[in-house]
Amino acid sequence: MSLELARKLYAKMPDVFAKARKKFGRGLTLAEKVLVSHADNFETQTWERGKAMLALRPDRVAMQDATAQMAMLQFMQAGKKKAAVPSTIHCDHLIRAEMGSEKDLLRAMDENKEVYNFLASAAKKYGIGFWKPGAGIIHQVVLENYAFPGGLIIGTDSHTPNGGGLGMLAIGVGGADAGEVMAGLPWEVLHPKLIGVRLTGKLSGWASPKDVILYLCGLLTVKGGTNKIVEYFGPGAETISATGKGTICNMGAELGATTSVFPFDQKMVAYMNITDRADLANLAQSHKELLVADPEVYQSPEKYYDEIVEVNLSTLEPHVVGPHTPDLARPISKLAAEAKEKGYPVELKAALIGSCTNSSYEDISRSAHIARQGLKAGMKAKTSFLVSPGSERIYHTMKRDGFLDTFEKLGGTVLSNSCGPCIGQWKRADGVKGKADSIVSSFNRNFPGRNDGINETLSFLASPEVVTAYALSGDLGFDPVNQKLKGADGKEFKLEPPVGEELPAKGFAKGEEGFVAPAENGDALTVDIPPTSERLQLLQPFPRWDGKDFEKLPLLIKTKGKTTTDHISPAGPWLKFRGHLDKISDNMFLGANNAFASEPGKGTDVLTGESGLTIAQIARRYKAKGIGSIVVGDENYGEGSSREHAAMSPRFLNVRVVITKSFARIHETNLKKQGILALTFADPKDYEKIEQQDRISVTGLQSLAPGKPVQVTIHKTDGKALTIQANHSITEQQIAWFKAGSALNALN
Ligand code: MIC
Ligand code: SF4
Repeated sequence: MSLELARKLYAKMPDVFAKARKKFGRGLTLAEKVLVSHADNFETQTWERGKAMLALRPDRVAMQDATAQMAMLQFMQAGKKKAAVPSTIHCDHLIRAEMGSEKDLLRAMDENKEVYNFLASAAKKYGIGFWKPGAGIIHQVVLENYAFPGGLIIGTDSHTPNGGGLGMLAIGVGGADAGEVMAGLPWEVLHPKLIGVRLTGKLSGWASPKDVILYLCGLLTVKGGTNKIVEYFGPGAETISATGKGTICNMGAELGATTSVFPFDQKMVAYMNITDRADLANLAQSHKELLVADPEVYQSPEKYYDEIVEVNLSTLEPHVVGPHTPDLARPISKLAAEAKEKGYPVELKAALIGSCTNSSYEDISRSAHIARQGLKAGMKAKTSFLVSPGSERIYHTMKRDGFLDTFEKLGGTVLSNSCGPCIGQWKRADGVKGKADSIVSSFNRNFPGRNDGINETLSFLASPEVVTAYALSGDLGFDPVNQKLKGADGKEFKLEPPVGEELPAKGFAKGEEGFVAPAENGDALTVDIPPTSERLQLLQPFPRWDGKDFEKLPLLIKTKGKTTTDHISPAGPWLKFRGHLDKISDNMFLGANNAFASEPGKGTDVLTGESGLTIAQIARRYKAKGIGSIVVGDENYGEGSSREHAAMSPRFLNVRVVITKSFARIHETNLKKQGILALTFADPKDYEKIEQQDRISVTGLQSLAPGKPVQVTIHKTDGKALTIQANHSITEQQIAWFKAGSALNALN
């Protein structure tokens, strides 16, 4: 699988590195090594961090079922016979969690039949590997099978960086990017700046790899990593397991980082060995100097990274983040006081462990150790307690080693190997809309409404072992490090700090792997899309730009505060329409706070004055009249997921321009790919000047050019107009996308 890719890559690395050292006049960091060795053309490429657009050749593409539908529909429009690079599809997001693994899986097979058939048939035809529902969550399956040190993979999911745990640059992208790379084009990304994180000391007691990233989320915030790669190093790095590194890199997505990566080490060797890739481990071992930064980088990191952060693992306390955002962090010992002060409900309703972020053997064995202590004291979970294994291997190993039994004895339910509650595929039995209560999970996101569809729910994130301790106490104010629990006999006892094993001593148990290889030659095969499908719809190209400026567009919505892709294009029940652009567009902005409406997702048709309409209803009315509209957004607009529906629905419903204070990386690219003008206020204070009834013009578009600000005129109802400046990061090539109506149109 990856062995051949790695062999070829390692063979060419020394030569490119020598050229790069010469060109840059210095040694290379690990991230730079991976970037330069994947340049489409090293010689002609300009290398300027934060400025240059890099054209890269990824080794692989991975897609999950909720985003693969659009990725494949777009790829099919390119008219190619076969994916140009090794690619895989993973069925993980569409399985609803309700009754436990077996029943949920059977139901999913039935209710998603059309989508699975479409993806399976397209995969088979176009030479793409297909991982069946139940095989596992994309990032875990990629880590177990495809990730390799020094490689570059793109994935249509924002947590693709999980692969950084095996020393690869693994980057989340929108489906259009994946489609283009599979069509044989290079992949473009802004040359990221570099954050160096130096780890010293060693984790102990309750502190786990999750706490490293929870702490960093608090320190760097959700936009602190935007257009940056986080590169870890230092003596502490070698003490963290490969899967623990995966957790840290995975959740680097919550910093907005392009990706995160760890240097090659013996923990990676151990993980590759136990996942049946000893040959790959040996190969990497014999090229290890290629797979870490040059020695001078580690000697004076401040000369090589744009920013440096130091974390001493020995003194790191377990952390909890939330509610509503992953950067509201504090050590667990401070949470009780804060909950009291801020009025967070302390009675916990659910504790959820696992997911793509945290379901390694280490995570599960440490959690089971906590659960066993509770059982010994005669306790049961005081909350609903759900476990989402990351893959078939994890599931069968957990079962063989008795962990499942332990969790079930505690009252837990083991769900299928899929995203489930993490992406709102969860019917929370006790959830009541409009009522705020608290839940805690070992997932990576906690935006409002994400898990249970209830915007009021306060969702907190912590390590799986801490979440298991919370399941025992049922109390958000509980601090397992310093406080005691009461056993069934009324006696108080203190939990011993979690102890687990990094890797299973008996190796991984295996179930059905769930992999389907593609056809050798798929030319004669057809792709399965029933013409009357409610779930799938072939794409129609978006119209080309008519060459005219945008004059006096109505404001569709001005979002206030956090506007994640979960706000713009909610998941949960809407996931089933991910292959049907028209239908899914009804969810557009349903979770967003409109500056001019009291209820999220609602607004006013400014042409008729009718209020209380959904944003999609308003946009459809404007569209029917042939009118485009404009969206105004706040900071870090489009934070979170890679789902390009958050860009395609607005485009489909005639949004022409999105102006914000700032954008998250993947979403900004997604907007550009779909032919929407993505602008930022030159003066963020201008955001305040936009009022509901304004008509907004964006002019001078014929001379749209990289680096040149655009004029925006705000026409007020009293006839006055004010002109402001907007910036953009549009390149020459992206101007062509805008003109053609989308990147895909520009291809054909
Ligand atoms: C997520 O964690 O938000 C998702 C669901 O995995 C998304 C992808 C999607 O919306 O399909 C992501 O992270 O990109
Ligand atoms: Fe799935 Fe959640 Fe991971 Fe996204 S973050 S891939 S929804 S488990």
